[in-house]
Amino acid sequence: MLAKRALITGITGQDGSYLAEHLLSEGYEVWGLVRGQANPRVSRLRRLLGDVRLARGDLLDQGSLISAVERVRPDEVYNLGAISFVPMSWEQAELTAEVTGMGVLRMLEAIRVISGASSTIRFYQASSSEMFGQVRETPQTERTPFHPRSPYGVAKAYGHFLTQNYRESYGMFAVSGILFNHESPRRGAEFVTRKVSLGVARIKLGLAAELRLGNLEARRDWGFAGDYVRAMHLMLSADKPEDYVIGTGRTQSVRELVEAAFGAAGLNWQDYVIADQSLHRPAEVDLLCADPKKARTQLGWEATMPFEELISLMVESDLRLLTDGGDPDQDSSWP
Ligand code: NAP
Ligand code: F7E
Repeated sequence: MLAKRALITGITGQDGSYLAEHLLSEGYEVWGLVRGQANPRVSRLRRLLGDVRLARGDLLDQGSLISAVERVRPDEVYNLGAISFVPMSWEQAELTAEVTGMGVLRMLEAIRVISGASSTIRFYQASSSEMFGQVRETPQTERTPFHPRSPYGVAKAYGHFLTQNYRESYGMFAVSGILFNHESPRRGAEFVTRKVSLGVARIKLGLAAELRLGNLEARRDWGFAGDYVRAMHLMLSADKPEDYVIGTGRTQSVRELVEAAFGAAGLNWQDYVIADQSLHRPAEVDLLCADPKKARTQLGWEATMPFEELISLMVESDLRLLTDGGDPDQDSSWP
């Protein structure tokens, strides 16, 4: 039997790498869409996953997506590509709308144009708990109304509704996973968990004396990225196309994250952390907490890694990385 073929946008990101690993282990032929003349993150991916094939393309460029779908002829498309760092979405709101929002339209159109109205290509959209924003209820479910608080959240809401609309308009197997924060040693250094794990490692090794952070009171539902990519695959393997909330069902504050991370290295966070008002956001999402019941009952999916274990894993990984002389900004040494 021929192997199933998957096309992943955003393959050079955190989730793209874990998803590629997972799909390869399931026997898929995995293709990644990569942009730019010489994307430096591709070499990292090559070292990690020699078996991934690459197609050039950009979510800003409709023709390139049509060509990629025509060339790869995928059974499944996972749209993970995005401007994903929330603060950047205020600085470059238009770019965020184009990549994170309109990019979804371009990818869906590429599928529709190449495979027609009766497309059998299954489509996964990386929706986000940021769409809940100023939450209307806790925990958040598939039925909780959206109130996004950043240009990123607004762009994701557009992509979410568009995916639903293509399902209803064209009968496409198009689904959204509403994923809550998920982290790993491969997380970008700008996100708070990795900023903290790297900060702790630098302090522990005598490479830094302090760590400046923004809002310590914000609460998030943090899980392990490796678990969350399994959920993406399960959604596209289901009998019916449906959207799912994916999270742990627990919530911690940034303050608790900091306490756990410094504690994992035997340090007291209060000796090193400086709360910096200039790092606060124009509009904050104060509290996120998933109700993943639908995913548990219909997909059999569950988060496996407790918060403290995840944070310890990240701190240990960054201690090893820096001890070995690795440079997290060069993306040179993914575990
Ligand atoms: P990430 O590490 O920031 O990766 C983003 C990816 O998007 C990178 O591979 C980047 O590729 C690609 N990209 C950026 N601009 C592009 C463009 N114009 N065309 C094509 N690709 C482009 O993000 P992640 O954490 O893996 O998240 C994956 C997806 O899930 C994102 O859509 C994110 O918004 C969403 N999400 C993430 C979380 C989370 O907690 N991680 C939660 C909910 C939803 P380059 O190498 O070319 O820059
Ligand atoms: O912030 C607070 C900050 O940048 C988490 C993306 O993957 O998850 C991610 O978005 C919280 C916020 O992630 C710092 O104010 C305090 O309340 O790690 P973050 P995020 O904004 O929740 C969602 C689900 C996505 O979809 C996104 O793509 O931490 N915080 N001090 C800080 N955050 C950062 N980055 N840096 C600080 O110094």
